[in-house]
Amino acid sequence: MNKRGISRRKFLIGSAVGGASVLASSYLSFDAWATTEKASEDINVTPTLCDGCGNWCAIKVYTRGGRVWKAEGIPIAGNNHGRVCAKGHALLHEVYNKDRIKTPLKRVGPNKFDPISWEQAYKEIGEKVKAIKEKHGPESLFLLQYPEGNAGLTMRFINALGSPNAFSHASTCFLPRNIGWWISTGSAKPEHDLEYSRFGLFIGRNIAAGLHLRQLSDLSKAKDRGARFVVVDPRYSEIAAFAHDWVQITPGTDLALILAVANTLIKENLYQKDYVDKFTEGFDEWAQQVKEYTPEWAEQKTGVPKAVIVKLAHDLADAAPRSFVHRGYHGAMGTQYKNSFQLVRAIACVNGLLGNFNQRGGLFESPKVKLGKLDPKKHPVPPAIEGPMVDGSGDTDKYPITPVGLGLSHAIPELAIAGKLKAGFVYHNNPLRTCPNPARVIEGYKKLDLLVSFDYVLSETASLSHYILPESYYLERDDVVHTHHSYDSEQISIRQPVMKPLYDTKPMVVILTELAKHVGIGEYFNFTLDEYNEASLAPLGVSLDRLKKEGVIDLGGKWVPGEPHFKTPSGKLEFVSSTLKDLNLPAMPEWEEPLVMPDKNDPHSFRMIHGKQAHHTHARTVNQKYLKEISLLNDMTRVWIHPDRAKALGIKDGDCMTLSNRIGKGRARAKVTEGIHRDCIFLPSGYGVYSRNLQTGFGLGVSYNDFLPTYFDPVLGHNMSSEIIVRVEKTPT
Ligand SMILES: Nc1nc2c(c(=O)[nH]1)N[C@H]1C(S)=C(S)[C@@H](COP(=O)(O)OP(=O)(O)OC[C@H]3O[C@@H](n4cnc5c(=O)[nH]c(N)nc54)[C@H](O)[C@@H]3O)O[C@H]1N2
Ligand SMILES: Nc1nc2c(c(=O)[nH]1)N[C@H]1C(S)=C(S)[C@@H](COP(=O)(O)OP(=O)(O)OC[C@H]3O[C@@H](n4cnc5c(=O)[nH]c(N)nc54)[C@H](O)[C@@H]3O)O[C@H]1N2
Ligand code: SF4
Ligand SMILES: [Mo]
Repeated sequence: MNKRGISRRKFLIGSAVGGASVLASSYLSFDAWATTEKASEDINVTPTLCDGCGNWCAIKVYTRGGRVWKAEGIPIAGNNHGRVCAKGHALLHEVYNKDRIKTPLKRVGPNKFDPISWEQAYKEIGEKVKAIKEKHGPESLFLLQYPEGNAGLTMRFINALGSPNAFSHASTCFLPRNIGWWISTGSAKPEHDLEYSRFGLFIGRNIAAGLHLRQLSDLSKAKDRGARFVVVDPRYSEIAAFAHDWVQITPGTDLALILAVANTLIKENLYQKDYVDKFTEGFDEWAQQVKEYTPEWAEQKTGVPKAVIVKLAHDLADAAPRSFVHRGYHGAMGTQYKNSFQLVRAIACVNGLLGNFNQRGGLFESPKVKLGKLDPKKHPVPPAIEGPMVDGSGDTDKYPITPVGLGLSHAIPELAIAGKLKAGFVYHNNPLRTCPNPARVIEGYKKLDLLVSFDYVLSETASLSHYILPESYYLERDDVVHTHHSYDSEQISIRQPVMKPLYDTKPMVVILTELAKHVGIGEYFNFTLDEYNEASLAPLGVSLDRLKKEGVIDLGGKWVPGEPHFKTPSGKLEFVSSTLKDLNLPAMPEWEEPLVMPDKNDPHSFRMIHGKQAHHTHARTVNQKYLKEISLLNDMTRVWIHPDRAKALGIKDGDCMTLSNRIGKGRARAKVTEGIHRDCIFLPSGYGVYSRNLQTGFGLGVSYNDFLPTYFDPVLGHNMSSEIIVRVEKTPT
């Protein structure tokens, strides 16, 4: 029986008389199949958290006879509300992937690895770290991680070693988005009350492929209730297909569009005046500045007709405060263009004009759960290290508003080449594939005296590491208590094993504890994971047993609409930022050109843009056979090109194209479609695995990083990943 109490069999009979009933009588119902086929085997259900992407959806995983079987979403979980995506299902099977690392490995030659014992690995790494620290100082050590889950513990580890150099994926993902919102509103990542919105504008955000399951379901509910949405994208994306209108824009020019929206809202007196008077700072000054950004001017920059821009402003104003410009993530507002930071600032300010912060249908800050801490008397806390980091993050002379602890991961190779970094730990991250300019990245990482990877397969980075320590797969391990589900309500959740580890692998906390002893910081890891988790839960009055039983617990606190509280220096939304002014940076959002533009006179010259597909995460899921199969069956590795441009180059749908620039060269088949702007090609970002140790995914497709120079945005230092110009030609046959 399913949740509604209808068996699959009854449904078939009831829904299509005749053929279906014949079919139904010859097939078992799904539920009957589930219990009959291996009836003797135990079925166990364990709540845990998916590790397929940064959403950490809460799921219940079923095992049968100890084998992983299927997953269901947990309905109350704030991030997914009971939903699971294709990756969430398929990645269950990765636990059985033949490429998994089964023991600690030591690299003994190019792509040659010896299995070693954990004890040997800890001992040798310990000795090397101590020697490097002694010789080059603790600042020569770094950690690079995808900072979710066990980040508290890994940060403790690197800080205890005395290094401020904790890097994340920020500089290749979200940096301008977070800093732009934080400077403008004091909240780095506001959430959306999508369900109750009435009109929304998505600028380079594709929640239907760069998935957010909760937002997608809320958007669908809002649509059912009559809300309207418009998507601005050079490409006809999945969310554009779902929305009411698609505005095709010249890539890299969204800033002009949004400044012209601001111009219209102000010129036509359509902004929320009371709200602006009460809760914002610097309106008059910015209003003066945006006068020059007329819709006519923006039409020239963006290729979007001025009437469309004015209409967007009107639609936003008509529905305000239940309207929004989405806060973005990676596309357009993330680490894409030289003007992405200005774009985020401008978008935050336009939301200010709409008066939507902390309002129904607008934006809000998630309620924060305050977890407890280990008793410092029993468990010494490593001295805090404030930075700056070796890459200049937090350095007033270099990247003053790029926070310590996020860092610029794509600077690591440069810093290694310069001799400033000597040894690194890479956790749940794969810079050799996900950072720009792989040849340079490899050159840099090769310079390190010691590279230790924590991974479950031999990724590109793990394959180059001196030691690879296999973390147990997420279905086999415990992690720290999580507050990630607090979307609009205070929630805690936990990852726990649904099965015993298949191989000689360990949870990260165990690896860190043992490593800590061997590198001389054992006193900071004198606790078990359960003790750590119990201390986290202590102030909440929730037992660890209960959390493990339920998987997600809603603590009751809810976001409530009301007056906004901005955590900026002025306590208001800052059109004019005193922080930026003090640093001699543009204090108000203003127009800035993208770094590069394709050559209009050269039929071969294109910008390369890129984006997610719903069934892949970054570059790591193409090694999963079912997900790869989806790509192959639907011919999804193709690169999008406009029919007019393709024709001029003699390229037909399905033809092989050669893409090249000074950084790299590669081949891809063409998807000829009007769904892509004339000025650019679109490359799906999930492909290009070049580690031969990932046997399923190896060699399929290309990656945008193969064409991306090593850039550092002048203000924040991010990688400006769409500032790519490539030459496109038909591959000679
Ligand atoms: N399936 C899946 N879901 C994911 C992830 C994943 O890897 N796979 N990763 C998660 C993570 S870490 C992230 S950062 C998010 C990313 O989520 P998004 O930011 O939504 O993802 P992207 O696909 O990078 O970019 C979104 C859109 O920006 C468009 N775009 C490119 N250039 C421009 C431009 O100049 N202007 C405009 N207006 N649009 C432009 C692209 O065509 C694309 O449709 O997704 C998260 N969810
Ligand atoms: N080519 C390409 N580059 C990208 C992107 C892209 O889409 N394509 N997206 C950009 C964005 S938005 C982001 S957020 C960054 C992400 O950058 P990364 O975090 O480097 O990206 P992933 O490909 O998710 O790499 C994660 C690594 O973790 C490993 N891993 C998976 N599960 C586990 C586990 O349970 N334990 C451990 N220890 N390791 C595990 C994987 O094998 C893989 O090596 O990349 C950026 N760069
Ligand atoms: S969106 Fe999909 S892959 Fe990401 S955590 Fe949720 S179920 Fe897993
Ligand atoms: Mo990301």
